[in-house]
Amino acid sequence: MGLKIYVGGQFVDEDDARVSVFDHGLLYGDGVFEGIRVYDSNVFMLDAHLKRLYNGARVIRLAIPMETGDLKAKVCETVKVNGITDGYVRLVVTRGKGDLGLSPTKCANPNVIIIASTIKIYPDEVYEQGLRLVTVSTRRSNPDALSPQIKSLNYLNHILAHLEVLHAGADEGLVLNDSGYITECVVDNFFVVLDGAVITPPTNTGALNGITRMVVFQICGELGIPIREEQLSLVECYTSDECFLTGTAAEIAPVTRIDDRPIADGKPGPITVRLMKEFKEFTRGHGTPVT
Ligand code: PXG
Repeated sequence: MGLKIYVGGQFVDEDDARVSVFDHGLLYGDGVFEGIRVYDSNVFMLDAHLKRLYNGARVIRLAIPMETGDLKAKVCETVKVNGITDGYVRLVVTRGKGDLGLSPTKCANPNVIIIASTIKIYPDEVYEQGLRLVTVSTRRSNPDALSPQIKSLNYLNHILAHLEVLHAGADEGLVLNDSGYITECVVDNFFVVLDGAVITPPTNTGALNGITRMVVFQICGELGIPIREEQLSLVECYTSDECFLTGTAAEIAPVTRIDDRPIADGKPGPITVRLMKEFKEFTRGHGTPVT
């Protein structure tokens, strides 16, 4: 049986789930989205995801036609009606139907879409052996041109970068900013461990303020592991003690090779392994129950 999708204010079968060809989400990538995990019938970090969604919408002056509480309840309902206990929610708000002009002023009804399904992006071995990254030539959009804090429906910058990852036969990519410093991975945040401290690039130089990234800060704080934001060069990554990446889909994943250079001994490092274990614990206590 197919999925039940929430679109246009109701649940419909996935084959009947449609948006207009005049929706500016399609015509211009005008809209915002979130990818959210469900663990054991609890929607993980739902409040933080909704906060980021509403903030992005505020920046692009998109009025989400639902109160936060109602949207929260609808996300949970979508998970429930699809019988998902462990899975992934894609929450999308498009500008809605307009005309062929760019202006959103003609788009009277923004469209809320909720899809609840399952996800597995890497096989289990990858979490034991570590991911291989390649530095891509596509630079992250300058924050002055498009803030990385808006999780917008325009992901072409990321898709161009991902094409390079595919071409290189790697698992993920390292994306630099205009100054040549690391911003993040293509669709994940990036961290190194150096002399016992966890370091990640600051969000104002090109990284998304990832929810999993925030969780890593919280876990490190609770465990007393030093963690800070700092600009990182490629050389600092190559010579670090450990590397890992974070994202809703990837969770915490060790990185053991960058541009064909093994990181330290080429195996997942002890702090990374500890954080992976602590993250699993954390997912159990920080969700919104779907019932
Ligand atoms: N940076 C970017 C650019 C992202 O799109 C993250 C970091 C991680 O953020 P969270 O909040 O998830 O910890 C993302 C995540 C995928 C996929 O297939 C992931 C994202 C978007 C689209 C697809 O893994 N976003």
